[in-house]
Amino acid sequence: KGQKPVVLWFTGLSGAGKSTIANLVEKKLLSLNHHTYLLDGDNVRHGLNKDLGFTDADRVENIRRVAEVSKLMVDAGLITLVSFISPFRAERQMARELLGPSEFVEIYVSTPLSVAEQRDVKGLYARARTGEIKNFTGISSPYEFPENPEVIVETTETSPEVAATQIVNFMISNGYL
Ligand code: GGZ
Repeated sequence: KGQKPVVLWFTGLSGAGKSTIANLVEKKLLSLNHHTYLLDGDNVRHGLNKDLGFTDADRVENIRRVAEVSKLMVDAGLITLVSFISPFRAERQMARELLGPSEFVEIYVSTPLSVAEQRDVKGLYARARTGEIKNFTGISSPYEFPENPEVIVETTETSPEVAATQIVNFMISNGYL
């Protein structure tokens, strides 16, 4: 069994489906006996980054720390899944350069704002529209879509299961698995 440590960097709007798809990819990798770790808001923003909110400066610092931690995890030999909005091109580029070209795979979880807002699973878009939540991505804070991601998954017409399979197939075709 061969495994090439790599960061799978998921980017997309709140509610796009990043975490759902990343969790499915991780499940598939574990069932193939690969060693993985998933970094997301739940295990990073509540701990290491609990001093950070959602201003531009805090998001930049959030992503900087996540990129550094993901590098440590790749050094430890793990396939590292990173699931954050990561709205700014400059910070995703910083992560790409930190990891190196063959250890950074950018995955754009592409969902139109209108679709994410209609889903509004957690009711956050509604609260952003009223102004109760400030600096909300897509409403009152920018999202800069990736121009050259390694993988694009479209979530309006593709199920999370099919999206996860698409990502695993990319990894096989490109020698990561
Ligand atoms: C965007 C926010 C905000 C604001 C709270 N803007 O759908 P969720 O709930 O579970 O995922 C969102 C998560 C985004 O955190 P990230 O660390 O991924 O963002 S970034 O990469 O930009 O640093 C959302 C919730 O936190 N949330 N307030 N204002 N999302």
